[in-house]
Amino acid sequence: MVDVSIDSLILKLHDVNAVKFGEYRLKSGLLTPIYIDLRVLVSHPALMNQVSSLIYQRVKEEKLQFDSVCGVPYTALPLATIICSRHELPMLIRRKEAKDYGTRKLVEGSFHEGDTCLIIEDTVTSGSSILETAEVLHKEGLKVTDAIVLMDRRQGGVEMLASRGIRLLPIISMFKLLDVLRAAGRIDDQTAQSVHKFIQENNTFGPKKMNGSGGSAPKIPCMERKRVLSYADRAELPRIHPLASKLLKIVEEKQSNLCVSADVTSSMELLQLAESLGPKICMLKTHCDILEDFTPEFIQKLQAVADEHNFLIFEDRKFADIGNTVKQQYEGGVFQIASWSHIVNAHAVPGPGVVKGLGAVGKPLGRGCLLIAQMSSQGSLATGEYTKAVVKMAEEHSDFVIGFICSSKTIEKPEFIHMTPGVQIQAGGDLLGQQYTSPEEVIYNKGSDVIIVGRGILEASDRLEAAESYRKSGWDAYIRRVGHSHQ
Ligand code: S5P
Repeated sequence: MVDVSIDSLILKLHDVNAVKFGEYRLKSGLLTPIYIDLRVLVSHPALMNQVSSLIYQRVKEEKLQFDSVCGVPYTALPLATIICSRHELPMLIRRKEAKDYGTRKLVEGSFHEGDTCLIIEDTVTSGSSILETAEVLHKEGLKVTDAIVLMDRRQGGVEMLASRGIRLLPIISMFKLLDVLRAAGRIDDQTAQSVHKFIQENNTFGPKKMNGSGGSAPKIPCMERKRVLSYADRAELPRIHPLASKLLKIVEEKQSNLCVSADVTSSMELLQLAESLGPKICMLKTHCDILEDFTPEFIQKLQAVADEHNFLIFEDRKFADIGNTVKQQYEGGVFQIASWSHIVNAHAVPGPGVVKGLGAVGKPLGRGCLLIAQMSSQGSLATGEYTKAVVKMAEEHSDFVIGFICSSKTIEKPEFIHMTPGVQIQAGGDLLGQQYTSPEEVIYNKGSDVIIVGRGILEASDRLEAAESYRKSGWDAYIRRVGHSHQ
């Protein structure tokens, strides 16, 4: 329901030229292939109303608590006015310059010290306009904890504001915008790809890129103290494995660090799961040997769904034999895993031969491997010195090993991906030793990158709704982690 109206809004924004494609020069001098100018909205009252309704709907969905609303001048001012008038909410106006007579106030309206003010904005690139408004409000003794933006260009604004204690809630992301316009035939694949590339190469939050295309944001002083890199920054690291980079880009783009463990026994059910949960996940994990009806045709269909919804496939085969045997198990047999699974995993128990054997098959195909450094099950022997030895083995084979299955971050090298199973929002476990930790704990406290969730989603009465709630918990926890590391 919400998505439908967002799709139609995107098309209308394109109709009225609020979104333009071509070559435009930004204030910073940088050339951009997409230009978003929502100032034209005021000439389209029906659109103004639709946008205001969507913003207010978000306020309700998130159950936001605040005492007043402030629109960032100027484009968001009329939007804030409509929302406040319709719903009888107190509004504040931030002046751009203090008037030179009378009270010299920078904020107009009545408020008390300690009040919370919700900020509304039309477009965010770096987040600096919201930050400026928040700082003016802070000086007057107001608190700002949340901001809602109609259009997030996905260039680091969410992360930058999180680092300043402000949660940014976007209604439309740049990637959603591109998807809808492309599906409607408004732009071609090439245009969509060039905008994708521009966005990914011009993240304004984090280390500046060597090629000088580091973005247009004013420098945020605390950036220098950065400890946790964003997914987007890690994707660009010089020594990162291409598959790890691809995964991190997907995570960033879909705002999802959720891998669903599709532990079902029918290929039809697995395909249905992949199709319906595809938009919510960065990866789908399979156990192909529990399927009762595995066929090569099923695999072709699964690959098509993975392409359509842009997620990676991870066959959780847990290889654990001598090099020569795992090589054959990976490449041949009924399953021919290497031909379709982007990622596989292995136990380090046999020694480095297991990685070499798998690598002989997987490396030429561009595949990647995760080593099992820790396990979620009770009494697991993969702890302490064993875990350390696994990490060392990964470092020595980083041309094929892209990361770990683990319960918490095992190494401070941002090129490696940490993926954690045994995740449920409810605490507990099962009768066979599985132990669960929450997405928040795994991503925020344990420093992992991806949550792997099976029954938490599979056993829910509404799997799509459950997947969305895991996606959101995992992503919010990441935003908090990136944010706190900058304070
Ligand atoms: O330590 C581990 C490693 C893995 S890959 N613990 C796990 O549970 N797994 C896998 O994650 C397990 O094989 C299953 O497919 C999934 C967890 O499923 P859930 O239903 O308990 O979420």
